[in-house]
Amino acid sequence: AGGSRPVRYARPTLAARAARVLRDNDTGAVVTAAPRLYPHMWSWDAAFISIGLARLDLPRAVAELETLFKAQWRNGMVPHIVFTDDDAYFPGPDRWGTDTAVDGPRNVRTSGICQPPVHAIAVQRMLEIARASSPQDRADAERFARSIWPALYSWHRWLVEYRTPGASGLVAIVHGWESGMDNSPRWDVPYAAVNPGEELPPYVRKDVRIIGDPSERPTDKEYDRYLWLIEEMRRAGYDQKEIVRSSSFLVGDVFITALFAVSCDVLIELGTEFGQPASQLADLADWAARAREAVAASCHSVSGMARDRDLRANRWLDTQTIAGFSPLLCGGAPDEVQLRLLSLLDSDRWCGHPGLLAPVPPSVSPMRPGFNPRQYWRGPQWPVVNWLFGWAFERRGWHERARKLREAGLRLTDDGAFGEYYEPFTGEPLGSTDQSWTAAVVLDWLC
Ligand code: 9YW
Repeated sequence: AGGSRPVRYARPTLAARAARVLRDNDTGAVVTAAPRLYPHMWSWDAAFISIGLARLDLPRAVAELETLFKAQWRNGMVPHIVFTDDDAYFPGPDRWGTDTAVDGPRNVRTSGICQPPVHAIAVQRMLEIARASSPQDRADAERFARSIWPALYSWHRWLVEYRTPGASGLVAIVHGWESGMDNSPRWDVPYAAVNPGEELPPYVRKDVRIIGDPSERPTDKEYDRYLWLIEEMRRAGYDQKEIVRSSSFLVGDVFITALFAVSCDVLIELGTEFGQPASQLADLADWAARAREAVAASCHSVSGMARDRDLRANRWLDTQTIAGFSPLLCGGAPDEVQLRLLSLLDSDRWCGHPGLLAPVPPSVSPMRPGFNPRQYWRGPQWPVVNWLFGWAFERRGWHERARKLREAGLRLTDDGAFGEYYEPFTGEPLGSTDQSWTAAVVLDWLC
């Protein structure tokens, strides 16, 4: 293992390199998600990036999230991409065609879908970092946490109002991109029911020109479906009610639901501290409780793993992936289920697999048929996902577990390449290198 990794940086050098990645990817207006592959701002990337930036330059971190929230739609949605005027990424703003959407933002071009709600977590983390840094940072971060709170609340409210249809209580996605785990096998069954129509306008992918080995990226067939769903939304004029009613993909996402529950808790903590309206705090408590119940109710009776739900076909999706561990992020499942999940996570099916370079949970179990160690969300390890579990474990008081995940994350990333994702056995960085959110979580682990 690790044969392709001659270099291991010592921690101070690794930190300096991570800082440099964030600075180099800063256009002045945004820190792009990756230098060539992703020359725009992505929603959940921006949250992690702000945590990293808070270590370097608190006002810059604040500006990053302010830029994202300036692009918030009038109905409350935080869009998954805020476009810069670079045109190296496809699909760009013309293909999304959101300019005429009734609820769209003015003066900025965005995509028409969302990504996981981790922004409250980022704001709280920035606040913690600023408080340990200087009185000035502290004052700036507190002012920011107070001023961004209503926007965070309306983002969460949007997820409840528009995206929690039906009885499962799971937060629903209308595109695999919303999950942040684009081509995860989680979505194979619901995507099989998405039939791109003849009217799908032709397109040329740009990602595969940038990433030398196309087998590290989703396939063309997957892209046809991704583009078809955009076509459907565009035709619906980005009317959310209509999209949820009629799009060919509607899935309750258990990972998002768990993140939503814990983000609501965090927003309550921030809102209590900064004197936000009691009625809104009560809403958040209610939403968190319902989301937690939904996560717990999704757990498989034998494996304990949490499941997504296909809301079009009305059935559970049993595919086991990293998302199955969602109850560990938010709690709320019976103790016996959580213990089962923790021992599964430690087992040779996941982090304890003897072949792994570092015990970071892979996106899919290496023992699962169809596991592909090089392809995107179908096997590789993603440092940000590791950060989320580590953060949640720390919050839940599982300090030793959190420490182990942090150490494992650093072992995986100490080659200093800041890969987008990693081959779990060799530790080869895959996809983009100098990926901003990878640099950001490494910085947070190191400080
Ligand atoms: C794409 C930016 C984004 C992440 C997603 C990840 C990938 C974009 O990159 O999607 O075009 O494939 O799947 O989670 O936010 O880093």
